[in-house]
Order: sequence, then structure tokens, then C-alpha cells
Amino acid sequence: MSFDAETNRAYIGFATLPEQVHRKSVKRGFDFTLMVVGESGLGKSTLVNALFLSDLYRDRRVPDVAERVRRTTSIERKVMDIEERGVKLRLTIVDTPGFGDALNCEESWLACCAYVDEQFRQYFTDESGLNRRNIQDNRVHCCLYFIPPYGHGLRQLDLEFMRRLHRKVNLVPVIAKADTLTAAEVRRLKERVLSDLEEAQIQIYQFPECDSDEDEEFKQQDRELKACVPFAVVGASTVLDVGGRAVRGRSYPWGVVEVENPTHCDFARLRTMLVSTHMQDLKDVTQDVHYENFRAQCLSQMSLAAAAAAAGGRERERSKLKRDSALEPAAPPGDTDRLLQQKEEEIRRMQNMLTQMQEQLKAQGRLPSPKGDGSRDSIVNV
Ligand SMILES: Nc1nc2c(ncn2[C@@H]2O[C@H](COP(=O)(O)OP(=O)(O)OP(=O)(O)O)[C@@H](O)[C@H]2O)c(=O)[nH]1
Ligand SMILES: [Mg+2]
Repeated sequence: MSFDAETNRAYIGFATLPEQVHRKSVKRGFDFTLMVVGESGLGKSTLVNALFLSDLYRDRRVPDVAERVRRTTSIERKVMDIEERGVKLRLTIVDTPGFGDALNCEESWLACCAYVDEQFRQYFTDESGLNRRNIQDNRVHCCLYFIPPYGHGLRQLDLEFMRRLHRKVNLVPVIAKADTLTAAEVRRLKERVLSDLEEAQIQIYQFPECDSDEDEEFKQQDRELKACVPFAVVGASTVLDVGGRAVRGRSYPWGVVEVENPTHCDFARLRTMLVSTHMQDLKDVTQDVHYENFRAQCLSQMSLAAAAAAAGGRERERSKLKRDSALEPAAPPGDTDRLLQQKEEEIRRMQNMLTQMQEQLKAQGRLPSPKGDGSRDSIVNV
């Protein structure tokens, strides 16, 4: 036990627990998986590059029209290790080029759904295995769904995708290429998207309630964040010189749209949410809600399968018994006949003996009366 001179009190030392956890987590590093889904050309890759200051899609080849008509949604996984002030983050980006490209895009969601499930299944298998300590978590922690800016709300394709995935993954809808809309149009589209989601009963990622003891600045930031869902974003891969400042943006004849300027679009808020404030909550919800759902389903399927197997086993046992008993009469016919013959032989011999005895008694004049005593009856009954 030590003595704290500042507070003049004895202390045990567990106040350093947060530092221990911090040190351990930093040493281990963090992982996060982000999935980006949306029609081709909506700016998914450009946004990812801008979000993580990377150039992940350098050697990308844009498929021609004929190829895109036949195309099905493919899944492209890229992993990058980033480090910032000694903190390591292993970021996995799951891109879905080809989503909604094909002429018949009814089942565009299938590949994404299968991917999300597969990661859950892998985690479930690893967790039940021997090497539980070094599990690689590839579960999708967040899915950015890109809504086109030119429609009037959500289309059937958008609704279908979200309906299939909202119980599996944290959905964060974003309005793509918001620079193509006026401020009023952005507002209208956001309202429309929210009402479409509510009508379709689709549950997007809910930000956790802000603690009442948080400071006012944090609460204000939290309110602003919640108010701008779905995030209207602009992506750009070029860095421009604006009044001596280097900014990532898009240059138009009438001016520059600055990607990170919060008065131009919600890009900066989205990045703050994803990276600085809610990354851990997105992971927690994935673990506690979505993965738990998957795990519960798996376990109930497994117990159903076990019950069916046990019932099948009992049934098999019963029919085997039936089969065996049905087989019994057909047992070697020679044996049964021989047994019957032996019995008949014995009875006949005893009857002969009885007849002889009766004749002897008759000859001696000592035959009992017809009502007789028990002994006779008992002889006849043999
Ligand atoms: N106006 C505008 N154009 C953008 C924006 N973001 C990207 N673009 C442009 O849109 C085109 C397609 O961008 P990508 O990022 O390749 O689109 P994608 O969604 O990854 O497309 P696929 O990989 O085919 O699914 C490029 O020419 C980008 O420069 C944006 O916010 N506004
Ligand atoms: Mg792309």
C-alpha cells in the first residue's frame, strides 16, 4: 500500500486501470471494417480516399456498358494499416463495385448480405474454436449506403437493400454528390429519405444518447450530428489552392466546393462520427446487437438440428426393433417344427402311460369314482 501525498490518503493503486487498458489497447491496435454500397459512379471510392487520406483505388479500370449490363455485385476488400500518434488502426474497406449495375438488379443485395453473414459465421467458428485469443475480427462494423442525389427519395433498390441488411449491420445513409444539389434541395431530400425509411420501418444506426454530465460543447456537437442524418457528402481526390490554403475540393466555374468545409457539406461531420466519436460504439453495436442476433439464430438452428437428429435416431431405433420383431416368425422354420413335434410326442407318450395306468387300475378293481379326487384330475391335466 502506498501513500498519496496530494490527497493525503492511502491508496491501493487500481486508479491506474484505465491507463493499463489504454496501454494494452494501443499495443494491440484497433480494427475497423467499413462497407460502402451504392450504385456505380456515386463516388464511393472517391469518398473513401478522402476520408482516410489514401489512394486505395489507383489502378481501377472502369468497365464498359456491355460488361456492366451482365455484371453482378462483386465484393472488393482492401486492408490498410494506418498509424496516428502511435495508435495503430487496421482499416478494412469493403467496396461493392457493380452494385445495381446489371439490367436486372433485383438481387444486388445478395452478395453484400452473404458477405456480412460470412464474416459473422467465421467469427462464430473462430470463437468456438481452440485459438480464441487471436481472432481476426472481420465483421462489418458500419455500412455507408450511397443514395443518388438525382431522385426524389429512396428507390425500390435502395429500400430492398436496406431492408435486407438493417438487422445485420449498422446502416449509415449518405446522400452522394451533394454538390449537385442546392441547399434547399438537400434539405428536402433528407426529409424525404427519413420519411421513406420510417415508412418502410428500416432501422438505421442510432446514435447513443449523450450523457447528461457531458459538457455543453459536446452536447451541441451531438445534436448537430444527429440533425444532419442522412449525411450529404461531397468527395474529391484533388487538393486545390484556395486563397493560399490547400484544400481538398472540386473546382467549378463559379467557385470551389470544399470537401471538409462544414458549411459546404457534411463530410467533416461524417468523418468525425466515423473516426473520432462513434467508431467504438459502432463496434459495440455490431458485437452486442447484430452479432448477438446472428449467434442466437445459429444456436437455435444448432439445437433444432440436434433435436431433429436425436428424434431421427430414436425413430431409426424403433423401426430397427420393428424390423427385428417382424423378422422373428421367419426364424429358421426347421427349429420351430421340430420343437412342436417334440412336444406332441411327449403328450402322446404321457397319454399312453395314463391309459396303461387306468387299465391296470381297472384290472385291479381300484378305479376312482368319475367325480374323483384331485390327484387324477392333476394327472389328466399334465
Ligand atoms: N460532382 C461530384 N462528383 C463526384 C463526387 N465524388 C466522386 N465524383 C466523381 O464521380 C466519378 C465516379 O467516382 P467513383 O468514386 O469512382 O465512384 P464509385 O462509386 O466508386 O464507382 P464504382 O467503383 O464504379 O462503383 C468520378 O469521376 C469522381 O470524380 C462528388 O461528391 N461530386
Ligand atoms: Mg469505386
